[in-house]
Amino acid sequence: MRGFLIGFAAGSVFLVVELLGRIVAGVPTLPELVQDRLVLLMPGPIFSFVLDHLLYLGKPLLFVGLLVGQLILAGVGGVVVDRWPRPFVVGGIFWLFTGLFVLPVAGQGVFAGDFGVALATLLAYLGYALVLAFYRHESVLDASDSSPTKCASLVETSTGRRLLVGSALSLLASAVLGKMVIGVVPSLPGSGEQTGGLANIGPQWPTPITPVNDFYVVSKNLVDPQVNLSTWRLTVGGMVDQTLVLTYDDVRAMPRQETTRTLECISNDVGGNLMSTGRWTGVRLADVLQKAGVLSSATKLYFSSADGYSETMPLATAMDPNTLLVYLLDGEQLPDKHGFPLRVLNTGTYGMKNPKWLTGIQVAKSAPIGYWEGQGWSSQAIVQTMSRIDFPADGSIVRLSGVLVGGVAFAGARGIKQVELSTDGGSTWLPTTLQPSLGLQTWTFWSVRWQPPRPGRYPLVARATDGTGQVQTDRRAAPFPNGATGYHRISLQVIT
Ligand SMILES: Nc1nc2c(c(=O)[nH]1)N[C@H]1C(S)=C(S)[C@@H](COP(=O)(O)O)O[C@H]1N2
Ligand SMILES: [Mo]
Repeated sequence: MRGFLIGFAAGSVFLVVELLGRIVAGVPTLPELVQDRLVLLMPGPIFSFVLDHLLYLGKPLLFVGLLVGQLILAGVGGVVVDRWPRPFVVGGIFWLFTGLFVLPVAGQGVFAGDFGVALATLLAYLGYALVLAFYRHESVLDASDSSPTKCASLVETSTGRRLLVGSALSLLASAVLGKMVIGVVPSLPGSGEQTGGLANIGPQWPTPITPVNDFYVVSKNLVDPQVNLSTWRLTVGGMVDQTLVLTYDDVRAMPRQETTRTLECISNDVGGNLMSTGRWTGVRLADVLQKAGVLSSATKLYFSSADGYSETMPLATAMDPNTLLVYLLDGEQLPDKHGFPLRVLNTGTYGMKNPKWLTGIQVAKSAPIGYWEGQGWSSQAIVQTMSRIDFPADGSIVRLSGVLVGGVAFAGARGIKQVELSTDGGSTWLPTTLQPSLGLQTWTFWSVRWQPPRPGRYPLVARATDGTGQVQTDRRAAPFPNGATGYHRISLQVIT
């Protein structure tokens, strides 16, 4: 136990050094370096569940969990040193094991192939070993001057107290630094008194154009890239007449396009709100490709991003004048978390087909599959027709005098033709009124005033018809792998 506590205390110093390296020099921490592989090892449905239910908690939790995991391993190191008093050898073995084994297995290469990582881990393990050595030394002294009370608990010795104070302080420091690394954890979108929960937007429609700060965020990264404009370039290569290397200014100088468009994550479950709408400004992807001159035998594009994300797109989609590379969201510079400085704005597809932090476009005949496709997600990722009841909130008690029921519907590039509401669980359907939508590929708001025939409990169900006349399927499917299908249902209690 004593060895473990000493190791734990030394481990908290390790964390401080590691997190300081992250903040001061931008050196990625060990949890960040291994998390990518952990996410990849997570089966698609589980990751989808985490996204859906723990989106704004999941990643900070994973990060904190991995930090705590390091502390526990550090404690085990302390137990070893308690038996075998060679703190620097133990620290050194840990260091080598991390760099030569853990990081390569996590797909990062020896010491993540990075001098900063090698140095930061060396310093962190050095701090760890120093603390171990210090307490080793102290507790040997303690043991000799407190010989009459040999069985005094660790906490009663001066070493023990110092150990407690020291680890409390460094844990506190780690918490503060860790929080700085994670950034401000965004609050649940749409949460608040009148809503209460991810799937529960009521009692109103969402804002037609989502305020930028409420725009849903999904990325594979624990810590997203921060791109420096002075070094950022967009490279267009592969099967082109001439490889293009564009600066941010080059992109901004090209003819501008603006569109209002809804993005929805393929992980959005029925009734969920991993979807938002923005006013996007950028350039046509076709214009960029035309500058480079695409060879006639090319058939697809392969996108790469600053975070190692990748995606593919059929050349025909790339040539669609609605397919853009965007640099503004709602008239402002694209925020970091939405892909600054440039991202793809695809048409008719789920969010995953809209790479953020774009750095490269490779024109090709064949290409490796994209990041999420590699995890078993749909490769086309065409938006499924969805509809959602936003108000009244599920479980509401309403009056017999009548109630306004409404929500949103979305079918990507197919658009929405009609939304119907059933108040008998799906046997009969009432037409609803659609609000004019802000664009051809944005969500549509629907509502209908409903007069209940008598008091009681009513199951409400919504279904949409897309622009091609296809009625939304009632077959219930989980988000993985093709996007959720099935009807959103709520229940209302009607009183007199
Ligand atoms: N580079 C990069 N682009 C990415 C991702 C990512 O992890 N890395 N995630 C994708 C997914 S799954 C979605 S749903 C959208 C989310 O875009 P948003 O965060 O701007 O809403 O970005 C997509 N583009
Ligand atoms: Mo997504």
